[in-house]
Amino acid sequence: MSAPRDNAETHSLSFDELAELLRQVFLRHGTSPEVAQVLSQNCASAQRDGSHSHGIFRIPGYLSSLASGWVSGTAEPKVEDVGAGFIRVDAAGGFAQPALMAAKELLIDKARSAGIAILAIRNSHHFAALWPDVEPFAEEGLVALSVVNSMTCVVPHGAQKPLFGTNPIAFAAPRAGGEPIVFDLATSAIANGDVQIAARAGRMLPAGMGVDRAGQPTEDPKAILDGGALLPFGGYKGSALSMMVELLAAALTGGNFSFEFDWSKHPGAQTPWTGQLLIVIDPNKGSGQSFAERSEELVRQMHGVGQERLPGDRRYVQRARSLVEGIEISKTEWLQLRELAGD
Ligand code: NDP
Ligand code: PYC
Repeated sequence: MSAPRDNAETHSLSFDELAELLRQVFLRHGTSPEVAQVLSQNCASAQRDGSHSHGIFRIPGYLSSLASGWVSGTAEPKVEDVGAGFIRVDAAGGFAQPALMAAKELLIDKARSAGIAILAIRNSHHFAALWPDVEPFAEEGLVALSVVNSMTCVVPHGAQKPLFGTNPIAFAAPRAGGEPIVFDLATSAIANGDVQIAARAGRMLPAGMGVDRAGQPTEDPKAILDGGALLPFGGYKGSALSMMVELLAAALTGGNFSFEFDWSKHPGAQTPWTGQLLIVIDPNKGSGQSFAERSEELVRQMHGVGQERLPGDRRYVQRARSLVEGIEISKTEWLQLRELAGD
């Protein structure tokens, strides 16, 4: 690896350096070593891959949520083995990713033996990108699908008021000739994190993403955040998918619907207290053919008809660049993180 570049405005860190800095930040703000380890790897991975709405941008929200007592940084997830292909985890008011980690080995074992296994996480907070939760399964030759619901800020199609969360869906599948096929998309027209980034940068949004507090279409991110709301992507189709996410991530797991929690008594709380579902499949139980060869064939055909950029490609390119050049963050961000880490 070549030496990280540095200049007057930016600072470059290796993945390990950034993850360690973030681990210190989480530890210093009341998380257990286990939680700090999982969240710092997750956050550094998002930053490395250019998932900027869910990288270090989220650190103040994590820390204010922890400080407000809204989320537990020391929760110990309780894993219950409830069936040949079914695991339940009570995240005990902590983050979803440590709950997933606690059940991951059992989930893989069950998916391989039963062909399919479900992980239902409840009583959990998810404040991150969803792709890091599914991509590792595809690296092990499995297919994974995950959904998580967030906080009320999306108006169902045809309705007048927000009800759904931004409710992402992530999918990962192995591929013979390259990195796993992965997509990860909010079912809102834009993720709430990207609205915040646009508001901060003073940038207008494209039309059709949200409404103001009077329910009128707006391209102003501040009007969306200040009493307005987002719209689902793709009209009634995205709205139906968002509804599905509420059902799978909350009703099925025992977690809160996006409209069910009240964080008003916890100033600074930003992490949605909901649920998450993962479905993991052993694809080679399917057709008897190699799934990874078949998915490679699909990719070949997609390239053949002119689709050059697959979902996940932008991240993989950015990841490769970050691993060579370092992860570049602004000097201000670097100094803030060091201060938060007590350095
Ligand atoms: P994007 O709209 O940026 O991307 C969605 C997906 O489409 C990605 O897989 C992306 O691949 C792919 N993609 C984008 N552009 C193209 C293109 N031109 N051709 C082919 N594929 C393309 O993501 P969202 O704004 O919807 O979501 C951003 C993040 O926010 C996600 O990580 C999501 O999990 C997170 N989020 C988290 C929530 C939570 O509750 N924890 C709630 C809502 C969102 P690529 O990655 O390569 O760009
Ligand atoms: O970007 O919509 C979002 C989001 C909600 C919770 C975490 N991220």
